[in-house]
Amino acid sequence: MQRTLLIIKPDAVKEKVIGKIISIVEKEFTIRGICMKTLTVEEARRFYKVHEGKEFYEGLVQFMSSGPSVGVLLEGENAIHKLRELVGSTDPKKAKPGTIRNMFGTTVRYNAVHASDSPESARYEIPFYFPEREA
Ligand code: 3AN
Repeated sequence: MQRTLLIIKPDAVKEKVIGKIISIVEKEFTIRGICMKTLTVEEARRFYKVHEGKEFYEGLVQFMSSGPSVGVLLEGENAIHKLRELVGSTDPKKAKPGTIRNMFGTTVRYNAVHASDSPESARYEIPFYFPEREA
């Protein structure tokens, strides 16, 4: 069994599609936790530190700390890869029909959700929303 983190980003929370997104992932995974929080600017910087220095980094940090987001801790067989498939391409316009970003994303920045891309990323990312859990 593998754990991974889905984040329903501030754009999707504003659009009021939290429930729709959760009901999609709930069919495929076991939900182990749900936590709504507004990341501080400092947390958003640390969360996306691999992108530090890229031209989109500051805008991404501002966006991710602009309002509430929802961390969803998911568990399942091969969960990291399966969730990435279900989330779709970074650019919603390129994301396949049936993927979450195709349905709810609008632009590369406002792409509705984040999903951990490796076991290392999941271990790093889960504590931002679930500090008391063992990743
Ligand atoms: P993914 O979330 O699909 O793994 P990454 O890790 O390449 O994508 O990028 C992290 C986040 O940074 C994306 N989810 C997106 O919100 C943002 N991002 C990536 N590339 C751009 C870009 N060219 N312009 C604006 N935002 C971007």
